[in-house]
Amino acid sequence: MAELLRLLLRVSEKAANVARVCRQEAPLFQLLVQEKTGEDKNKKFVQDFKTLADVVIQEVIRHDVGAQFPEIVDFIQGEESNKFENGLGESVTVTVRDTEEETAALLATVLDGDLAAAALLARAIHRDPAAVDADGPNVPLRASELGIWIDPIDATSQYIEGREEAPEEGRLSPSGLHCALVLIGVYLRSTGQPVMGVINQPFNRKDPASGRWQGKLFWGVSCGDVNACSVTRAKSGPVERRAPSVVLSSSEKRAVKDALSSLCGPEKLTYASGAGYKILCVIQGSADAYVLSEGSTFKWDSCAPHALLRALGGGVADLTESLKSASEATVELTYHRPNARGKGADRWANCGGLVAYGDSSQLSAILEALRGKL
Ligand code: 2IP
Ligand code: CA
Repeated sequence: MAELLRLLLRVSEKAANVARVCRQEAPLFQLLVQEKTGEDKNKKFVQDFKTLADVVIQEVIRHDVGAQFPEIVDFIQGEESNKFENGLGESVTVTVRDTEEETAALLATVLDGDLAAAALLARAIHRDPAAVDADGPNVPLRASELGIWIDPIDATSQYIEGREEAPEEGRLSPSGLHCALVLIGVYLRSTGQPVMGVINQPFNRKDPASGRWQGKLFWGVSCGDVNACSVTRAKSGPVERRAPSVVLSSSEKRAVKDALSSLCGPEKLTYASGAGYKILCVIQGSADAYVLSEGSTFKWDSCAPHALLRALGGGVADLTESLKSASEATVELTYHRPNARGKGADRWANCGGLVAYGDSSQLSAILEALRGKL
């Protein structure tokens, strides 16, 4: 497992490099921000470049993990499908090939022969990232017991919009490039419990001298009695005695906002973009909880940050199921089974909504405040 963690950190760094290159290199940036429609649309080009960037990142992760752990490769799932169709109805499957040249040639076919863009992307895919060091624990799990969820870029809209805000360390900042995250979560195939997570924040800090973005890595392992996390949280006194601070999506329901405002006080309710970023705020302690009443997140959004929260003694509960549960016991999200009634991506939606929490006494207070209000 320590070896798998090192690999996921390295491959997340490669993914973050691809994400940064797409914004930093002019030929790719042009493609990223232009939304061609109607007459302007080139029929030989893939429908939308941002989806291609996402797919490329996902396939880099799948390729590198599959090369070292072939037992996992059929259990790596992600947000995107790697099959593309252009406006002429031609279908291309985007994969990472053995050499940079072969990958560039394949990418050129979906970029309508744009060799410069294809070469830049292929270079980022095949370049070895800087060494990443992590002293992860060794837990006795075999690769054949594990599955992986990938969100190549969470908060895509923030990634495309690209507003550069400089959040203060430890403070939650509602929107901007820093909300975009690469999420890689590992779960147990038998129980669906998340056991390892890597979060890569490609746009954590902009170096004032070079103007280049630097990323930040977060990881966690939680398996049996072994819990380890790269984040250490400051203790701020007995949590059960203070009102929790809660982060929400700006589109959250009025009834939820009102109920939580009564519990926390309006000044302790905040709003931020990105499902992954909101859970990261709870991991880092800039919010005590993230509440979402809709089924608008997916397994790939929550698996990785859920593993970090578990390693810190918290978790991510299914909101609907936990409200139904008569006992004090809450129902944690799991990652191994599709929703029987969902179709397409909705098969993997966290359809009951969720509460990500750092401390279970605050989870109880939040559930109490929401009971009968939804
Ligand atoms: C999205 C993204 C959105 C989030 C939504 C996710 O993933 O994180 O920001 O909505 O739930 O599925 P909100 O910001 O309102 O919480 P993606 O960007 O990968 O589609
Ligand atoms: Ca997402």
